[in-house]
Amino acid sequence: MVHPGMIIIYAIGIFMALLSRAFIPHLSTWFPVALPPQDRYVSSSLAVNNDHCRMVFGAEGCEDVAIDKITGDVYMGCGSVEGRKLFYPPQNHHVVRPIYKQQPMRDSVIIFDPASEQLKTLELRGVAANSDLIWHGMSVFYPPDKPDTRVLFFVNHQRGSSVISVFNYTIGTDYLQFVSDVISPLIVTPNAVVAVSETSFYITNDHMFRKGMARIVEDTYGPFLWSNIVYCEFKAGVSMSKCSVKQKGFSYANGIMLVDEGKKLVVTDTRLAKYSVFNVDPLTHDLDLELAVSAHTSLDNISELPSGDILVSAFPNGSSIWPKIEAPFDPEITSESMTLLLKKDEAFAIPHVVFWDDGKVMSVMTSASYEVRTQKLIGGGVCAPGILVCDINKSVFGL
Ligand SMILES: *[C@@H]1O[C@H](CO)[C@@H](O)[C@H](O)[C@H]1NC(C)=O
Ligand SMILES: *[C@@H]1O[C@H](CO)[C@@H](O)[C@H](O)[C@H]1NC(C)=O
Ligand SMILES: *[C@@H]1O[C@H](CO)[C@@H](O)[C@H](O)[C@H]1NC(C)=O
Ligand SMILES: CC(=O)N[C@H]1CO[C@H](CO)[C@@H](O)[C@@H]1O
Repeated sequence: MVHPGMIIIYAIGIFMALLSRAFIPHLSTWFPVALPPQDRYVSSSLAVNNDHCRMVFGAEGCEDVAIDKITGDVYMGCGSVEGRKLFYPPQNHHVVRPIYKQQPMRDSVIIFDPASEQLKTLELRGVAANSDLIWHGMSVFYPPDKPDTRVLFFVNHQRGSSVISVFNYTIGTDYLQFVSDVISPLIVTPNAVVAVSETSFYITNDHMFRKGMARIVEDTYGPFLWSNIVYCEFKAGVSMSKCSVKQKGFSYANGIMLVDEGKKLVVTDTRLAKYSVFNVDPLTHDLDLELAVSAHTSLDNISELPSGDILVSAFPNGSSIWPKIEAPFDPEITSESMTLLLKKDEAFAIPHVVFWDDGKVMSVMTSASYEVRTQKLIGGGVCAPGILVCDINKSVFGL
């Protein structure tokens, strides 16, 4: 049966498509329009800080990495690049291979020690035998009263619906303890998550529709401003959580990060090629727009430096992203990677290029974090065969 809402969606899609053909020059005054991919290009004739890089193998398809502020260890949610070509809801891939009809699909959690450059896969305890673990964004919370404990939040695209999976980790151990799968009708197409407390977080939904015709319409036409930021609170053991929409009107909200001791929230919009900074109301968790900046380049994940400045991963050439994602192992097909530094004392208003690579060192670097003790930039990528480690002097980051 066709839901009446869907017919409206198709109608809007067709209307928008016709409209965009006829009225492109005027459209931006009526609707905020995404830069077409070919205009999302930030050129850099020179490579920047990519000359002391290497790929560390043994961890592939790590979309997100998070550096432990205290230990310097790097937590990574990693999956199979091949597997994601069949099943990865963020890319609208939903094919469950026959061998997974009877067993769950399982990504892994890996800890990387930046000093020794060794990888360690963590055991996942307490996960229900039939639960899929298909990772996307992740976030680390530091319980103030328990210095050895971390609470790790993962965006988990299970076959039925996407959830936020929460685990506890005790420093020095080699396992994660499952706490909860957080479910809500408002958690639809989660991309990134940022922890607020042990039991609360914000997510970005990068689309309105997870799959089906409506999703195809959403991906093909538009841009529609249907992507949002949702805030959720949950109780361990009770999967259904209390969530509310805190901001909408994004086209493809992607990376999200709390900065300035949680007083501000930064979010990137990949399709509109901009980022926004919101003031966070500590009581209601409402978000009040402070600043929106056009970066003229597609933006992805965000990480915070010890100084409070932030790093944003960017894709300088919008046209080359999808060809690379479709052909992850073809060395002839590359897509540039870039990292931008936004400084707190400039109110995060000016992007500075601190890393640029033509894609030969790493294509489609979806996350970049800097580990200051070892002076290493750690890059994760959806279609990378490993993680990128680059020696970069901390003075580059003003540290
Ligand atoms: C997880 O850690 C939090 C914070 O330390 C604690 O309150 C909670 O009881 C732990 N849950 C489990 C299942 O270990
Ligand atoms: C951007 O990528 C496309 C597709 O790979 C390529 O054809 C184009 O030349 C690139 N643009 C620039 C300016 O390098
Ligand atoms: C990093 O840069 C600073 C300032 O340019 C320099 O003094 C220092 O020797 C450099 N450190 C390394 C390890 O290269
Ligand atoms: C590398 C990096 O900084 N990844 C970040 C991506 O965004 C999530 C939150 O949305 C952070 O937890 C990760 O640290």
